[in-house]
Amino acid sequence: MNRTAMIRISCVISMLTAMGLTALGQEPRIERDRSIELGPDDKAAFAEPPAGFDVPRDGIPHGKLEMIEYESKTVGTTRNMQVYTPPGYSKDKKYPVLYLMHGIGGDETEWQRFAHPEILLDNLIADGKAVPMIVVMPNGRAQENDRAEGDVFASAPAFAKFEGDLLNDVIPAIEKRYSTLADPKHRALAGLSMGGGQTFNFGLSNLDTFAWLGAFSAAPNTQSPEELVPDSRTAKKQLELLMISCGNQDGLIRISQKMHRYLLENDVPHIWHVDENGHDATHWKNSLYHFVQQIFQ
Ligand code: FER
Repeated sequence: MNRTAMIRISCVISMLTAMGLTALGQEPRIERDRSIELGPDDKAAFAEPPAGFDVPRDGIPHGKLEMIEYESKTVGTTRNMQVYTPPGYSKDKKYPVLYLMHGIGGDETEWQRFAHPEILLDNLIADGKAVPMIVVMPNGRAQENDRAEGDVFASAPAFAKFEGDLLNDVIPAIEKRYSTLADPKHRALAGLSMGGGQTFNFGLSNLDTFAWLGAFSAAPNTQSPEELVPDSRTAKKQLELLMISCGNQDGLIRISQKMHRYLLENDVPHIWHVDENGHDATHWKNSLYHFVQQIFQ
């Protein structure tokens, strides 16, 4: 079996696990991927999150989640996105915005279902460890039927098309409806797997829109580092933060390793965080926890 086929299969197994097979007590046995080769700097940049980081707390102010609609000229439909506004959100203040993208089997509800950004942020904001921010969770499959149905790999081109939807439809709709700080230093882009690839592709080629980037377990939709960062001086000047993370059990780690090594050789500062997880919700939740503490600070 070739490597792409193996990655596809291991990815489908991880997705099935994430989709609830574990909860049903049918966890598939996933053997360690022998194609993974770890280098000396493929190690953790952050400690494990503390116990309770993802448990809702009483006695602290809570933010709000809402599902909103927007008109997409790019797709030609009315689309949904989920939005977190921080505790005490007020039109009298202006907020930075994190655009957070899902994986190939996900949709606008995936982050909220698997990682509860609203709980992580309520807790971190209460502890003064994250800046109050708006988190937008759009649907990154820019096509008329944007449900994760059938062969989810067939929608890969729609994940590329989402660049137009994000820049021309999602961001203007958010900046019209909410009280935002509308400049690159107050916009972050992050995502898991396909969303991690989208973060590299859209983020690095639109540094005049986003200065804070986080790619977690980036998928093979990631364009080559040479294409995305042809001029390291510009990237260096415009980037506030680029965080790249991956689990050391993730069969897709080569993609992140390649980006990290290219950036290192070209002297582009970034955080490279490799933990002990696979292509899974634990890695994504933990990465989000670390990322939101770095941005807009
Ligand atoms: C692939 C393997 C995995 C691929 C995409 C993925 C586009 C995405 C996985 C995910 O989003 O979880 O070959 O090709």
